[in-house]
Amino acid sequence: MSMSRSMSRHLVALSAAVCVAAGLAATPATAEPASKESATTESAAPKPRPKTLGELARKHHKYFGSATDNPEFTDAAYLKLLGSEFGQTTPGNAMKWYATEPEPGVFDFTAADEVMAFAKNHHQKVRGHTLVWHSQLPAWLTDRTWTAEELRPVLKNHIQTVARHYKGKVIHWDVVNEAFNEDGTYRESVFYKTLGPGYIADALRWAHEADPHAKLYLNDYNVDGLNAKSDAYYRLIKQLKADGVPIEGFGLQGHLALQYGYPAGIKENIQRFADLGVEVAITELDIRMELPATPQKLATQATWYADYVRACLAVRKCVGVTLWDYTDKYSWIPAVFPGEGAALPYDEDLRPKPAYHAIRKVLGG
Ligand code: 9MR
Repeated sequence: MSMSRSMSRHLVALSAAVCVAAGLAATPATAEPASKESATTESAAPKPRPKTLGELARKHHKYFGSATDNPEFTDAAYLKLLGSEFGQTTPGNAMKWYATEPEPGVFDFTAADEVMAFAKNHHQKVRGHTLVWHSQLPAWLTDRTWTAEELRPVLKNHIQTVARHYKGKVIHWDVVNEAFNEDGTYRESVFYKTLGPGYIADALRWAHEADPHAKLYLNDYNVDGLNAKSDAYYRLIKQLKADGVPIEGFGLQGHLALQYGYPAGIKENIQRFADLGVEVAITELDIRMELPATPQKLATQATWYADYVRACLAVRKCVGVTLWDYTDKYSWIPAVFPGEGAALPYDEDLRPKPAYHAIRKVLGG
């Protein structure tokens, strides 16, 4: 990711409210148009219900999921698809530090519990996202300086209180999110600057104490293929495992953009982490494009989705794929990358796009 892309993401990223507002301002959902079958005669044999993406993925012993966010919970048509088509969900914002510990030592699980309840009602697995991240931190944490002695117990308490609240209920935790820069050096987050690189091993150990059953992940963007950043994770995870630190997974976010090309070596990259002894998850997949979307761009996007899903299917330890929400109606992209969008397999009216059909096909549907 170029400097400007990463900067623009994280400048705007600070404001979850931006995307939330964008989501609320979107036009109401329209139901998928009635299929031609509904007009046929009564004697026609009923067609079996097509398998959902979640069901198709399960045949490969993987999940297929979508992130979601609380403002979307007023949209019945959206929820119907979220609950039926997907076997897994990730709260897009509700488990982040600003939401779960808005004041020092004061925890609020209202938003995240709402997502958990939806997932439970729809028999969906949940990925916990995220315990330690440089972004979307509460002001009380960012508006002052910290000594290591002060920050350590605050970090430990945050991780353990949140992980304990969801103990036994999430399959994974993204324990540390986006720890590296593009060149493979450590990101100078408040945690790194105050506590040094050891904060990652500490965070993993503390999370494991609080929820020994959740698989603990590191997660990042631009680590889909073979590059300096994914190399840095490879070295770190190798070291963490050698040191007996509870690291069990690596998350490839998968925020791709047509204009930057398809990353080289995705399958090889997934395989090398699997060979290290950790599982891999595709955690935030979306594939954006410069607008307007044309049939040609949508066709290329469909090929990329299919190729990425195929790469996961090819490696046993790749456990599943999560879209970073499933519809263009609620994508974070337009608010953060103006002029870009159309990144998801369903359009703004919740109609499946070529990408949806391509994914189905790869999954054997
Ligand atoms: O989808 C999230 C969006 O609603 C927020 O405004 C944004 C703030 O950075 O975070 C989005 O999710 C991010 C995820 O937590 C980590 N990887 C990058 C995602 C897109 O920024």
